[in-house]
Amino acid sequence: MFDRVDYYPGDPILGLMGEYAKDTNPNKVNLGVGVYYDESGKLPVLECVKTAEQHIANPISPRPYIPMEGLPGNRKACQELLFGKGAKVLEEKRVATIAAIGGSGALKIGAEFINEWLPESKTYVSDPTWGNHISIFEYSNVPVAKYPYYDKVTNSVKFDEMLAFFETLNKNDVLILHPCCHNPTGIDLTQEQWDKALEVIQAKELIPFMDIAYQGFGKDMESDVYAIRKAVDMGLPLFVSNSFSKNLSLYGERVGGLSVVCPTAELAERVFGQLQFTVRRTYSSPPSHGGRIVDIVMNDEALYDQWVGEVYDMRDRIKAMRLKLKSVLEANVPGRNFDYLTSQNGMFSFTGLTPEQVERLKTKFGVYMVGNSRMCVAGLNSSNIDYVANAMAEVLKD
Ligand code: KET
Repeated sequence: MFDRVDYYPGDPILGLMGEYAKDTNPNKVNLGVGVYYDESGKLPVLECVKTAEQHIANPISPRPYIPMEGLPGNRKACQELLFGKGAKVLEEKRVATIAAIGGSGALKIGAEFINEWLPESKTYVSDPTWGNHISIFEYSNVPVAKYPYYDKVTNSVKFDEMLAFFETLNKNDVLILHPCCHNPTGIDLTQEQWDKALEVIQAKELIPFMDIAYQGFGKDMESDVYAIRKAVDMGLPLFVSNSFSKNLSLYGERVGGLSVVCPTAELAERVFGQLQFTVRRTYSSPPSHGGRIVDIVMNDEALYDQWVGEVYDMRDRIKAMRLKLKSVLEANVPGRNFDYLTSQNGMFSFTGLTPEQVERLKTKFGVYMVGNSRMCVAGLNSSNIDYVANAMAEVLKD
């Protein structure tokens, strides 16, 4: 019976992590997966997280099942971060929020909800997008198609084309949007563009599903959620999946959340119940450890402020690496424009290298990027940046 099982070729991002781990090249550099490494090339444990861990360990407490929707303090943290402390929509109890198993888990529960309660809806993702958006929705039986987004010639958003495309969609179709730090391109909409896009979304009665995995890595905590808060102000129905993997450096703890903004408190309660039921039949309830860290850090003013500072330090180090890489490449590859390195936001840069060039970087230099030419700038540091720049210059000259 197992003969019918297909071979899995591996994930284009996570598979790269395995290849990198096996590579014996002493100069190897991991610019594949969206993970922040510090100046010494290590995965950081944030200071605010260390303090939270100490709270959790003193005393070591029992581990009961937690509610299907996660810990109350974790859910509150998601809501306040996304919608603002004291936001009217929260006071009106119009947001159904569950803690989820990472941003991926939030997307999965959201996709299951859409499949069940919006069966006629089609979901649209940006061209290109994070590949797992497509897999998660398609394998939840939600049809997925692409909307125009990235213009590689101008390294900007095909904004007019995108809006014209939105105009052709049907009521209740779902749009997966990246409020900040677009993955994989690093090209975001401006606030004016968000205003215009959301107007079209409202006029056509489309449903925005905003996936925010990099809050704080773009401009700042507030600006990065501009689109979310604007959609709420406009009274739009809205799904938001958020991840704490990157901004708390808690990748393996799998912490995130799903929030659904509804027109009334009564509807939010019904939606909340269905989210609970979806969780129950999928994995019953989330693990508690990461949720406790989120709760402790976000609900303590001093720890929260410390956290924001730590996120901004990560953001600023990435920006410094962008500048440095740009200047080294400009010196080494005259005549080629590297402005994209500093105009793109967040962890990722779309380098425009061909698949062959990406492959050569890997095999000849041990420099790992995703096949679509996405580089995780957060993997650069002052010890490896010249090596990477020279390697890129080499493959670009061939
Ligand atoms: N949304 C986006 C846009 C995203 O980039 C990621 C992770 C997630 C959701 C998932 O978040 P998590 O909390 O880890 O479940 N992206 C990086 C890692 C990955 O591919 O899984 C990446 O693009 O490298």
